[in-house]
Amino acid sequence: MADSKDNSGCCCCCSGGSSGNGGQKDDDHSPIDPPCTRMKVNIDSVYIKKSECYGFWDEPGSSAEWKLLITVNGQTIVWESDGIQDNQTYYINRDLYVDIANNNTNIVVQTSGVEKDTSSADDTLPSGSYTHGNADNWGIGATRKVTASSECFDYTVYYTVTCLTTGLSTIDRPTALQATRAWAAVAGVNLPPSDPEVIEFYANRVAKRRGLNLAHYTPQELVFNGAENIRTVTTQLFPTSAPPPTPPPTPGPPPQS
Ligand SMILES: [Ca+2]
Ligand SMILES: [Ca+2]
Repeated sequence: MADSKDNSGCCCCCSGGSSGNGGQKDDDHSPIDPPCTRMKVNIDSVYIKKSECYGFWDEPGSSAEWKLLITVNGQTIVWESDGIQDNQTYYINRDLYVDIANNNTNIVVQTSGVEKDTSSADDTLPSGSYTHGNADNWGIGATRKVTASSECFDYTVYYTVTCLTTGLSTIDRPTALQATRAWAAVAGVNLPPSDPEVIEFYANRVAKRRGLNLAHYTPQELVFNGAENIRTVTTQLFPTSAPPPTPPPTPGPPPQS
């Protein structure tokens, strides 16, 4: 059981002008936090399509002896099994844990290994690799895979990435207001008139549906807690390429009696 780091009440208080570590600043002044700070990578299984080249001059028999290494950010699982045959799935079900320090931290899944032989040197299994990061939300959710093949070997390792500890992400308040109003105009949704009500709509009706909870806000910005980045979600839900909003119809004068 891995120890879980609670992030309640913690966090990242890089106040303002930190020491510029060379990275480009995003479009706002807020700390750029990854939406998930600790991931679990479950190595689910390996499908072995081709386990060896069998024959008189090759591997004797019809099964092979595999030693597969699956490395995630420097941590390695060693999976060994004899009697490996073609077109079979073998379950691994082992977990590795990755801390995501910032939005530039990647999850790198690498595979390699050997097919063991006794009368000659081991055969090298082909190696594979896949990198997840901010661009694909670190691969959270769907089943992912790394495939590798060579003349005598062909395999696919399946794994899933889940978020264990959500993080904070920030959007500036005018952007949230503008995006929501622009969307509502296009979608024909009547928003409440005041800014605080629009923000409440944005937080409770939109962000919450994506598992993002408003942690706190200031007159300048809104800070959400969840496994996705609020700016990415906003861009997806309120694309900037939407046609310009049409002004809402002005209500007519009250009927006179
Ligand atoms: Ca062999
Ligand atoms: Ca062998």
